[in-house]
Amino acid sequence: MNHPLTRRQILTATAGAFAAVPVLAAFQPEHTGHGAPPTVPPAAPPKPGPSVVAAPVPGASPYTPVIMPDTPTLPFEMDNGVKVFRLVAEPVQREFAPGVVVNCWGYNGQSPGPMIEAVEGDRIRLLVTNNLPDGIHTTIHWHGILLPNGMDGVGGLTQKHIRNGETFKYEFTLRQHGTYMYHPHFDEMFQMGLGLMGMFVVHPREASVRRVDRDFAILLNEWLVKPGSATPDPTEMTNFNLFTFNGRMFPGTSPLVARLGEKVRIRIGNLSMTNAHPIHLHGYSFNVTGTDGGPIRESAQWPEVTTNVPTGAARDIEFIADAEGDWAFHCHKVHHLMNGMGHNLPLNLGVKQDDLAARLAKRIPGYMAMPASMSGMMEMGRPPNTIGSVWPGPFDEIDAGGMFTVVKVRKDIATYDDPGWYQHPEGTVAEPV
Ligand SMILES: [Cu+2]
Repeated sequence: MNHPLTRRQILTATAGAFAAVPVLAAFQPEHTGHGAPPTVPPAAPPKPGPSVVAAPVPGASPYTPVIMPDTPTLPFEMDNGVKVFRLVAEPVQREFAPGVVVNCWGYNGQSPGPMIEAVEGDRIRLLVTNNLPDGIHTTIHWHGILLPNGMDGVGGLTQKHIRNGETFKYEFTLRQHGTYMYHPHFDEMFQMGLGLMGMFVVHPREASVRRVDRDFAILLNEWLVKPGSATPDPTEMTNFNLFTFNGRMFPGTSPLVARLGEKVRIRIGNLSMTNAHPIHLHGYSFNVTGTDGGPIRESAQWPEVTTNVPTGAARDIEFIADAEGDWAFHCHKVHHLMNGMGHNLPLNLGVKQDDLAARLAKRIPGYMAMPASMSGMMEMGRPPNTIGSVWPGPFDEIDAGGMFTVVKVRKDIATYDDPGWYQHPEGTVAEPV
């Protein structure tokens, strides 16, 4: 296959030997079968979230449990009618995708932290412990939740900082239902830039309200992890290179699986540093049914195929999964569909390069030619802890990374397990004529 060269195959090569000739780092075989990329040895085993989530047991819960792919739901204990949740802020390692392990800060061992799930009317107590490095203070703000002012978690303004080793108690009654988030409200740039954040879903008290058959949650984040390194740079304002759904990037993102005919909701939260993310679903027209301000009444809902989710906001989308298939679901900023996107590279589109390598090699010792095709290439010189953005698909290579996953709609399935690639009925696939 003659694969056209695109910017998504281009890694910024600011690290090590690539600094002198950045364009050299661009050309990597990106098939999983060509050997795993080198990784930075982690200090502790990575803690990826579960990739397969058990299906909810019918009748076991008054609401349809929300599935946050690759992320656990936070367990709670009951104490005299109060649901007690525990969150520990701490350094964690998150496997963004196979071969990419990032030093983050998170809650309870991962970034994003576990999803908090509760019901309107619940009295909840959230015990938050600061196990961050020495000298780092924190708080948690419950984004979008209506609560007493002193529970709002703004460091210095509504509470003292949570110092190292301290546990603070937040306690309030949930007066609303919808899609919310949690994150520090002290030292935000640093702490959110390193991954301290999570989703917070509140179900209606009456289970028939806004009921769906499958309910998913995805938290968006963006990072600058310089090629060859493993720690995000939280001082970056605009130039991010990794983009995650629930702390995972394609092909590490789990699919969203639904049975044909089911009503599906996807709750999308964005706590990225800077960017809005226009999230696009193929194959369906969906309704935007809620924000972190609350549900949108039916007469005011609007149809979309892409919904822009600003930073500091959440959007609920709903659709009837009435079309079988493997439907792409992704951010429509195409730079966010790459793993290790690089910027500030010379544009060489259309440049005649036939004899360029030979000419450059005379002046730059060790210069290697850039190939015209991705096929059959050797793995060469990818910086450690990075991967490419081209993966084996059922027909041909899938050119995607970052904020990309697949909504898989099938007949006759009962679980959330990945059913594999869609088997298209004969004569329904585009083909050469
Ligand atoms: Cu995006």
